Amino acid sequence: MTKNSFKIEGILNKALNGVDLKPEDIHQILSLEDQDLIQQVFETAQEIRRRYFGNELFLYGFVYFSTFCKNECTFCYYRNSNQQSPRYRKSVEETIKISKSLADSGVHLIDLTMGEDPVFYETNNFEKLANLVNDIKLETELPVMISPGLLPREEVTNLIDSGADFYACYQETHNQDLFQKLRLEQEYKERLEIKSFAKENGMLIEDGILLGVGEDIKDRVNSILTMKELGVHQGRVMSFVAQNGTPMEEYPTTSPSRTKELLVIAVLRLVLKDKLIPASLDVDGIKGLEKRLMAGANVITSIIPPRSGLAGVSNSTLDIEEGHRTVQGVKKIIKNLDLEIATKEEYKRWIDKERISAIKKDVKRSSC
Ligand code: SAM
Ligand code: MD0
Ligand code: SF4
Repeated sequence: MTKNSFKIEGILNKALNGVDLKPEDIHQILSLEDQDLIQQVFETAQEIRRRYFGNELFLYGFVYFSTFCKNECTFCYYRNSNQQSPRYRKSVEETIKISKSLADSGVHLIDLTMGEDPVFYETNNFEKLANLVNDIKLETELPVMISPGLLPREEVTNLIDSGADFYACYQETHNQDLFQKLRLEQEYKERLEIKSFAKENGMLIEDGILLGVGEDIKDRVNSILTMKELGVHQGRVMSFVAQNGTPMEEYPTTSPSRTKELLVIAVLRLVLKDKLIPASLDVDGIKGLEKRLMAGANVITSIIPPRSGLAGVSNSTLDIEEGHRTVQGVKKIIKNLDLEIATKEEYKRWIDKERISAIKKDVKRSSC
């Protein structure tokens, strides 16, 4: 056994025994190049997933109902000034119809996503969004995630009252200088604090990072630990996909290999343990699913029905019209993997459990 493999084994045993990993432990894992050691990391991540989730996976339907955005995030295809991206705004009726078809197909949650659409943001009129959440909950009887961008606090409260369960709002990086180069109009702190606010008020929250946008390994370690500290219920990583018509169109000249993303997924599992970790179909489509699951992910996101006219984010069309990004498409992949799709009740139970444990922590804090 080499010195390095001895060290990695020690770190993985710590994770298996529930000991918190130190920044230097995470750094070691994220720096791995040796395929056998990387495989050991993936197996440990699978073992930890098994402890908390058995062999069950959750599936999220992705409804990008408005691609209009007032912002100019440098990495994003849908930044305001990009003339090349598909722009549409789905009607309420159509959004409900698509969500119902996703629910019927077997997803566990509907992710209602939009750009920071001026229709809402410039008039500060989010009532329509709250009504939409309400309608989708009633019609699908599923939990709803909202991914609407950086909302004003009172709107987060209104959306909670309308029944929104999950608030997704990704920092992309937790290096503040880099953040400012990516999300031009937004304040790092404000974007981070809105998630804490949503959580304190009873919502589940998701944060996430992009890989290959100029961060180094130290930044990745910092992101993973910041997400842990924030107490996310779901933590994601996605490799950056360069978008035509954006300032990062030709960035980077050398992008990190997908193995780096898989290692971050695995470390997220070692660190966040019983929380949700997505395998997004948005980066490499259906062909990238198996590896992400084998790295320890337990939620398949970005399921999009064909012929719905909906786009993806980092890959606006990949595998959508072919019907690969569907529950049926996913089933074909997981049937050989000793994994299965959870029931809707199991997902709801998970959400309820997280909510109850948040309330208990709150009561304990206020009685101290
Ligand atoms: N407008 C809302 C916002 O920015 O929070 C919701 C959109 S959210 C679904 C867009 C997310 O997709 C980003 O936070 C980022 O993580 C991911 N994304 C966007 N452009 C990407 C790209 N070029 N490559 C990979 N992921 C990307
Ligand atoms: C995904 N394209 O799941 C979606 C998106 C937004 N909450 C999620 C990034 O990959
Ligand atoms: Fe708009 Fe979101 Fe894209 Fe930024 S990431 S430009 S806020 S859609």
